Amino acid sequence: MATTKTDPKLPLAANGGKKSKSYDGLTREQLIKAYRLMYTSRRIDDREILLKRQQKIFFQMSGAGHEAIGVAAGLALKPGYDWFYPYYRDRALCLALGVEPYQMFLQGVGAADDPSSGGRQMPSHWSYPALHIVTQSSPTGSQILQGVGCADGGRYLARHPKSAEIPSDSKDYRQFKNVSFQNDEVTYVSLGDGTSSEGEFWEAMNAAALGKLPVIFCVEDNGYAISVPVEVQTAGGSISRLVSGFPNFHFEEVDGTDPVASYAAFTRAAKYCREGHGPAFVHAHVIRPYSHSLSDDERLYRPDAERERDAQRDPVTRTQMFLLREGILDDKGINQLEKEVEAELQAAVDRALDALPPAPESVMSFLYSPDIDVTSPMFETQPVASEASDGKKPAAKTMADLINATLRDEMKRDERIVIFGEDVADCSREEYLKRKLVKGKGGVFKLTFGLQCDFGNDRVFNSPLAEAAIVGRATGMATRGLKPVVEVQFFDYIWPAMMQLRDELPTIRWRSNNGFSAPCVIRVAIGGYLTGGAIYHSQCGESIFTHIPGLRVVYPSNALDAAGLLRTAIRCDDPVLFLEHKRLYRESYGRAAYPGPEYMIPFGKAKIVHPGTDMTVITYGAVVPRALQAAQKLEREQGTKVELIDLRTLNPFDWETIAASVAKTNRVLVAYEDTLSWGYGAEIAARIADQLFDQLDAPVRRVAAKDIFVPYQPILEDAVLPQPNDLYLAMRDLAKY
Ligand SMILES: Cc1ncc(C[n+]2csc(CCOP(=O)(O)OP(=O)(O)O)c2C)c(N)n1
Ligand SMILES: [Mg+2]
Repeated sequence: MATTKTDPKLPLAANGGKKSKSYDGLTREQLIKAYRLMYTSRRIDDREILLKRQQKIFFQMSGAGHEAIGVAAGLALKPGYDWFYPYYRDRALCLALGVEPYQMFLQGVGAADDPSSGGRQMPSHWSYPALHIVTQSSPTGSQILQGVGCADGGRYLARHPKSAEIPSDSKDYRQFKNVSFQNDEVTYVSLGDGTSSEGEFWEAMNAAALGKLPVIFCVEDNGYAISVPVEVQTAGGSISRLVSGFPNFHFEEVDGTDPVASYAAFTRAAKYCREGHGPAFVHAHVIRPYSHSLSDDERLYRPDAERERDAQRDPVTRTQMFLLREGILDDKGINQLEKEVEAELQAAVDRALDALPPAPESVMSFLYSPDIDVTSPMFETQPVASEASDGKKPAAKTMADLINATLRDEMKRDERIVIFGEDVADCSREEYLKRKLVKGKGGVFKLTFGLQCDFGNDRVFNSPLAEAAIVGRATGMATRGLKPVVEVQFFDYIWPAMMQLRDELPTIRWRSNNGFSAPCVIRVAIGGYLTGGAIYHSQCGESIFTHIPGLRVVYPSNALDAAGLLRTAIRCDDPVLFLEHKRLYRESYGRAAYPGPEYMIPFGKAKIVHPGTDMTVITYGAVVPRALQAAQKLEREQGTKVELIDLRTLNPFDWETIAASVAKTNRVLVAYEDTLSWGYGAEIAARIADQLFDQLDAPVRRVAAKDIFVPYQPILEDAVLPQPNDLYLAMRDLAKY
């Protein structure tokens, strides 16, 4: 661990004019380049502000005051080699990495040709695949864990170079995921001082320190988060002081308005990371001369004197003065440079204002992979019965067994798969396994049992207890081309990851206009009927996730479907939330022999569990066996033939099968385990009422949980969750209508 503090004063003109002089590794030419980039950055902001006032663009975020640290980082790191997770003030960084001013103006006007997002995202939300600038969102700090995952991914690829290859017979996501890595690559991730208050920042710092990952965290501290000053934001007022206890880090605290000192800090930080010692933390003190954004007027909370003090440190004027003092450029040279920049920007603005907007119908493209259709027949294969050595039928296995077997076979087939989460490893203290002192755990439900032993702890490992970190890191790794299959231990604890699951993972492909994608699988144990699970181990809530465009949601009801759907989830090119019902893990209902290493089921294809002509019952998950029991009873008692449909996947869902069944039966019951109101079945019921109204002989009915939490005492739990008898009564009632 090392800490370096640099003098906030700019270097003095000790021997100005000496052509060979180097400034902490920067040549005179590089300093002129740095000034040109800084000046360009500032003038783009000024031009954008003008364009916004003229209503020619729709939003503006400035990078003013952050130019020196950005340019320094851009010169110290390598575009297209290192990886970048910048934030909205990093205009100068992006320019230094090679983004053109014209491309920035295209963002402002929201042009079809805007390379960042094709008009989908605000300006200053950078995304340039060739430069490795990874698509940025707006939530403060949600990029940080992904940056850590990106570094994780790079290191994994360096250790498993064969995994980067695309097998010639590959018919999965790998065909469309070109992977590149460098053995000494670095991931840059930046944030503001206010953002360091976000929990995800601390999860990311912990993960990077634990893994000694080559990540440079850059906190661009301008003293404010909109109107909130740093001493109210950060205990003690210094983020450097708070993070100083993290092990394995190299620390820098620098005047981020000084390009020379900032470059030196970044060079040291990058060297430390490239040499594999661990992550680095650069705390850059910068200024924010233009208020937070155009919607903010800082004069409301900052007196003139304070603002004037900041202005003394303006990086653009200070660098200009420095060049003059050092004799690197004279007045004429500065004037000429500035004129050239103005002319370049004028031409760029003119071109951008002429650029075409995107076509309205293009808005739906790239929500999902344009290359692999999860509903297609390529995912339709037949089960292959394994040979039983003694000639007997192969044993029927539980859902837990088949998920475990599927994970094992897929890991054998695809070295890009990594598994992590809480308790998923067999034993983190590997020597206990090697010395055969312990058998290993492999998940609280044992679904990943034996996988670490088979594939090593590079590929199967325990994460810290931090759900946002599990999903955020998986997203970063998947962006690099790996296939993380991670576990969230209980659905009830998925919420810390909600920012990642709602605002990040499912949006990456769409918001970058197919520039980036992050196909990965999030396995989650869900549901009740546990007798004793209570409120925090039994909840459902799938409709919250089916409400998110861009996220596939799968919910199998039996062992065979779980195996086939999990394989599709792994091989497809979209992010998948794979919901596994805890009660079904070891149920005797729905056991099956392992269907072989190629068995897949396409998404969006329901299964008719029980054919019938009198009524359609649409359900999924643990309600399937309960509804089947009820339907069989009804048929026994009064001959009513229920057609029972198991949806199997909730996004996409199989409308065709529903519509064909309703056309035949004219009566529908939608049943689900989640709370009744606003639940998944509400959407199905609404759509049937809307599109199949003419075919109905009765109202669309629903059976679901009461609008309350799942309680502990089994008598209470039974009262809340839909029971076979509730389903039976609803079916009987509907048959009579
Ligand atoms: C999660 C989240 N909360 C709130 C906001 C609204 N917001 C945007 S920027 C910002 C302040 C950020 O301050 P800081 O991290 O210091 O960065 P700076 O803008 O000062 O560079 C806030 C509160 C947001 N975008 N995301
Ligand atoms: Mg700030």
